[in-house]
Amino acid sequence: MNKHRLLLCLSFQFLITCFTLNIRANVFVNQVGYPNQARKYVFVSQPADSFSVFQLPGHNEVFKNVLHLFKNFDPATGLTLYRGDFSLFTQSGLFYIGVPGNGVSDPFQINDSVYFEVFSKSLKGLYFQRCGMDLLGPHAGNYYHPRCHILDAQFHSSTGYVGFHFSSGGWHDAGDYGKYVVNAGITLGTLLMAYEYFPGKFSYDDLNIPESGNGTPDILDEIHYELEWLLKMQNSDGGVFFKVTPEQFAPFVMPQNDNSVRWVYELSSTATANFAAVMAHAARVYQTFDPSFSQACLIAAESAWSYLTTHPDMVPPGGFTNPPGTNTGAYGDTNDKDERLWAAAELYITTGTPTYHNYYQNNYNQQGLFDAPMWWGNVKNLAHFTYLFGSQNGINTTIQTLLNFSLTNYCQGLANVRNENGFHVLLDPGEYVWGSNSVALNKAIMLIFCYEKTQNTEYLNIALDQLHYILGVDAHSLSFVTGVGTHSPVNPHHRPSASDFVNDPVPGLLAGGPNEYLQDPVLAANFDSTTPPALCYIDDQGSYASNEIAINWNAPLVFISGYFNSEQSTGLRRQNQNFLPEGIELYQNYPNPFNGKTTIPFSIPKTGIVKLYIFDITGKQIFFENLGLLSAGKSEISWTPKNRDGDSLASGIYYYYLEGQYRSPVRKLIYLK
Ligand SMILES: [Ca+2]
Ligand SMILES: [Ca+2]
Ligand SMILES: [Ca+2]
Repeated sequence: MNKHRLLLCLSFQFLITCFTLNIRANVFVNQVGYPNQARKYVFVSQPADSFSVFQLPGHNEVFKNVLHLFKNFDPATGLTLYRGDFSLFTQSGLFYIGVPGNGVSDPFQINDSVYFEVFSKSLKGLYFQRCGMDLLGPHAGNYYHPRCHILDAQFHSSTGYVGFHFSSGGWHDAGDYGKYVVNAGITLGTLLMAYEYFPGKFSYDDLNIPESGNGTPDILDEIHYELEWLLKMQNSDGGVFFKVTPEQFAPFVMPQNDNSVRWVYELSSTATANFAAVMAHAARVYQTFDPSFSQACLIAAESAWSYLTTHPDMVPPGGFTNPPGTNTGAYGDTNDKDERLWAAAELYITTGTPTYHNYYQNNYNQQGLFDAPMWWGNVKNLAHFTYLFGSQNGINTTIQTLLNFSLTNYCQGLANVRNENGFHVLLDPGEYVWGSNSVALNKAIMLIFCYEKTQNTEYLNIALDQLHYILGVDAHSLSFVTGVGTHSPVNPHHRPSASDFVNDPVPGLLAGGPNEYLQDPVLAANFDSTTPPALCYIDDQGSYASNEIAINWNAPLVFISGYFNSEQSTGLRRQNQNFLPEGIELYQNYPNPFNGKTTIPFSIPKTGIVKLYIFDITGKQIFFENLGLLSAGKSEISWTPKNRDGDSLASGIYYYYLEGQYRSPVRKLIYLK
């Protein structure tokens, strides 16, 4: 990695300063890259007028464009940001961006399977979390280790049971070695949605896990490993135990060397309802691959539901809390209505049984429809997605319409504020919470579902912006995914990475990200309330509140990177030429070809300021005009070819587009003198 940086540095000797750290602080790109037809922006934090795209190897300039002031003091970062657009550059290859006076960006790829690496690594990241089995060299490479935690686990006295409860297997939850049902719930729900709705994108059977090549998509094999553990967490009365952990977090040792005594904790209604939802969902998804497993999941789900109906109030009262002497994760949640709603929705869509349908219909609006991203403490969105996209006898199409309206309304709200934040990230100050990276990615999932309903590509563009943020278009110029991109976390709060004697951390794991609430001692020692929210991140093993990894953060990364990985089966292909933002209808100029002047007709959806941009075939902007405030509806502008200085132009092909609230598609005009 450093070698590469040195190369770029040497090639830019014409710049007065050679740049080390401040290179990457100034020019922000997705360090992985961009699909060919995607909207592409570079952000720059120092004043500059233009930027250029250079190809590697060779360092040839292949595209040039202007930079505009985009954000004068971005509140989340404290930065003033300039933005440049290279959407028109669609050539495949390896590139970097140079900005006079600012240095160069990290290198990035442009191609249509550019996200395969982050998708496959992030799914494989879950494999590396596997507990209770040998991680062998052929799959684990340098990160191999023998099986761990094979003695899971003893009943904690707070359960009222004594003795051993067989609960080996599953994934370690995060940087610790605990296993928590509630967090497994949203993780599995997210991954099951990815496969159920987009099987064509998630059907790889060659991701180098032990089950690769067995004819079942590897994502389903990986999910299966966690489901097998989850099934063991169910009690004979249908209730589900909350977690398996020691009383205190284990020391930073390899998992096979963790000799902590591990306990099974109390039955819980949030755990039971999460379990019922996931098992009912799995029963649908595994039906074709493994009918008997599917049947076992359904029986377990219905048994869990039966426990919930005999325990209509929170179990334990007020929600699970750690008993005295235990300090591992509590996943505190005082409301299990959303988990119950999710269970009902999945059971209904899987079985069609009126009991479950009635529960959903009677309760679907108790906590509102779509008004926030999902997280482990509130999973109502997962209930709503299943109902919205499900089909079943008797499904209430009025509710589906309401859900569709609510989702569109919420996502339009996100679209309206896309330009409010410096890097197009959907995190306002205040939202840089513990695990903020997953907040952005879960919003991206909502946008993808909204796109699937509306076919409005702007939602897709904004969803992809969130992946750009995760992979380098952020104030830290960091890919937050270990082992992905040129600069990524090297000291995650992750016990195996800290104790395996391998320099590089276990790859494919998403760090939690900036946390403005400074909820660990390292954050508190390095930042304070005057630090801009997005800067409250540190690549330090001790910063569990900003640099831990977790299965429920990896799951939306698997979803988003997998969705955008496969161009063949995404909206990128279906909408190919329309991938650039919608909103403004731009029509062909007339006459065309022309001599003298031409007229460009267009239509805008609502009143607003509209600007005209014209480029030559090298991508150089040669004309710009602010058309001012225009009323909604059809308009046209007449254009006489001239450049920004008023000089006439050469004959040839030019491109034009309009920018209002969103950008129009690009059209081509031909000028013949
Ligand atoms: Ca497989
Ligand atoms: Ca809840
Ligand atoms: Ca290590």
